[in-house]
Amino acid sequence: MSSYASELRQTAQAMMAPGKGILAMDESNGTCNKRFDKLGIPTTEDRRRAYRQLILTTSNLSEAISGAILYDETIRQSTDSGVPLTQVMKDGGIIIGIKVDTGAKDLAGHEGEKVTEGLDGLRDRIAEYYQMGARFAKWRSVITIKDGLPSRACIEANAHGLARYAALCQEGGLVPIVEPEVLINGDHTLERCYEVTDETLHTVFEQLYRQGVAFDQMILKPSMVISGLDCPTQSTVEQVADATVACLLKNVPAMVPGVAFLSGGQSEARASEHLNMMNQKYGDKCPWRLTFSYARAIQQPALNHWRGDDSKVAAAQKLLLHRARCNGAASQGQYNPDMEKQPALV
Ligand code: 5MM
Repeated sequence: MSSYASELRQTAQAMMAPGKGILAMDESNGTCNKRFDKLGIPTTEDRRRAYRQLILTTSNLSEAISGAILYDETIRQSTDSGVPLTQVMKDGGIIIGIKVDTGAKDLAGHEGEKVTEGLDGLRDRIAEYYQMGARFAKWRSVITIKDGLPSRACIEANAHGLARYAALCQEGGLVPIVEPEVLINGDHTLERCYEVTDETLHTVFEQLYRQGVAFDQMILKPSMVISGLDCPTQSTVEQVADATVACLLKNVPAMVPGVAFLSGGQSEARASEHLNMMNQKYGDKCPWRLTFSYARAIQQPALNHWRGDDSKVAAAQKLLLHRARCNGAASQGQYNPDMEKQPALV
């Protein structure tokens, strides 16, 4: 058992506080720059810093956000006036999280599939991040659905990596967020997504068990069971909620404190509707909390508005807080599409 066991349990509970979820803002420089490029924002360290400052200095963010996941560059940055962003988070009541994987790379011998890397030197990096104030971590694996994919090799390699990472995190005092993402890209049906998610989650929990990961000291960050973006028959909100909860009930041990979904390319409103429906229909029947750990589905309207222009920070922060609140409500089954009429920019 980790010497941090009791602290890890407390952190996981705080991450899953009622009405709150986790903000993913751990885009690596490559991903962040791609999003900036699309909007004509200069892809410099200073603009990335300014954008993360915008997010973390949003007043009242902790109403709906328990913790935020940072990237290595961000955890070392400060505000314009020199206050470390980690201090801003502590003062604002936001738990500090950190992405520790080093990205999804081509899986040798398996064209079109990826395996997530980052285990080398991870024990030392975890120790450094803990010293810097981080209390949870994140590692994302990606599984692609296509004709004949995913391969068993891809699912097993990624599950093994997630479990080795999670065990190291618990040893070093960080709650691991375990993120096996079944990608939404493709023309697959919801039924095919269910099969792949079922096999993936089963394999992930088998590997977590083998590596001795304590289920009450981790958070699962899965994708929802949903039809592919190019599937001719698009799933309804209720179908997504039903299939996702059924798949989780089959595979996720009751001891896990919480499930925090990724948005994975869904529209902002759809991501809120899906989470809301799951909580309305099944919230009281699930042993774990069902909440969000969205990146794009929370950040995108704010980023689109800001576009690198610091005169637009206050309005962008309103948009960010609005999406956080919508998802906070959805995590309690209290989201209503009428809430979408509310964001006033001035
Ligand atoms: C923020 O994006 C994360 C991945 O970044 P890199 O690809 O640059 O490593 C990603 O793991 C994210 O945290 C989750 O997938 C949730 O993001 P979405 O946008 O799917 O909600």
